Amino acid sequence: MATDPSVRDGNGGTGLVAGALAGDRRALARAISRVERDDETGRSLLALFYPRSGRAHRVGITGPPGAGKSSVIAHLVAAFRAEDRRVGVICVDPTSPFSGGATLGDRVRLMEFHADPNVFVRSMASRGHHGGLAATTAAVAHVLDAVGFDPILIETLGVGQDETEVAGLAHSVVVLQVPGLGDSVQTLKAGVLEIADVLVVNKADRPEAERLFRDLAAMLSLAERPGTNEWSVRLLRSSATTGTGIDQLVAAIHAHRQWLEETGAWHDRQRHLAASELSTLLRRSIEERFRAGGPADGWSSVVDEIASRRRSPGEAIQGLLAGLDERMDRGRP
Ligand SMILES: Nc1nc2c(ncn2[C@@H]2O[C@H](COP(=O)(O)OP(=O)(O)OP(=O)(O)O)[C@@H](O)[C@H]2O)c(=O)[nH]1
Ligand SMILES: [Mg+2]
Repeated sequence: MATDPSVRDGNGGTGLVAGALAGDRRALARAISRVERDDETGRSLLALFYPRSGRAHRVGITGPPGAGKSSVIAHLVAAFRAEDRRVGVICVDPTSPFSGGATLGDRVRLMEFHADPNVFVRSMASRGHHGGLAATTAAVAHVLDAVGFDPILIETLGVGQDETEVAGLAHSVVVLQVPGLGDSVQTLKAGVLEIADVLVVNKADRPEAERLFRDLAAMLSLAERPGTNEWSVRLLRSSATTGTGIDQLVAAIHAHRQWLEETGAWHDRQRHLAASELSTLLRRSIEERFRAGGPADGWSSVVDEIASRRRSPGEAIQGLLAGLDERMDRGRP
């Protein structure tokens, strides 16, 4: 893919790249759809965008269902727009029973930016991602980055595995917590504190918020790592209904980016993001190779062997890899 995208047009959608780079929103939206589909055209398009990406600050916003992630993001978008930044937003529309109906909520909340050419919001369904949501999210982020959106705010589901996955997707991670989810700190799942760069008690307008804030403060002081070069996790309060605390959140996000850049940690995070993307994609392509390479029932017969305890998963994988090596050897000239 060495051809300059600006001179390509038409076939296979590569003209979309030139259009998107020139600020054509419809071209951008269509290019993103192709990239999300992750077929051959999508991958070619992404390869054209990719060399132009790498500048945007990706900020992940995570937290339990209904914590106010989308509401906070709407405030953040307004704040970054006031700084004249072009803001990209990627949100995952949960299709889980926990938060059905959020789709409409997100749309309504972010509707006010619909006419602003410097805001681009992409909602993705959480189901049906060939190769995983994280891979699709990263791909869309590269496109938005390439066309000049910075920062890119990524709302991720705070449930299940996805909770810490955001650390492989964002330079800065904002974790929202809310009062009223039972015994406050108990609900803070393992791993969440480790990934948080900024910890926010949202719905601070609620009476129980202060107790949660104090508990989290105590927890953070216990976890405080020594060392001058370390980032110390910021703990803040916000209320997305009143807009209180949003300024401090914006300041914390800026401060974290500045810290990343001044300490060289930006470079480390870029490598970390690249490594997690590589790992996700590699896992997926190896699996695809196995599924495509053998007899049609090859995959399910291996699953049967494992399920019926005839082979351990480890042995089965060794067998599959040996088969792959053989095929690669045969394929050599
Ligand atoms: N009282 C109060 N309500 C809030 C606050 N922030 C959000 N909400 C309300 O909480 C509900 C959920 O807000 P969302 O912004 O959709 O939360 P979310 O985390 O994006 O939700 P999911 O994407 O479904 O996980 C909405 O009814 C909001 O109006 C807040 O600071 N205070
Ligand atoms: Mg939401």
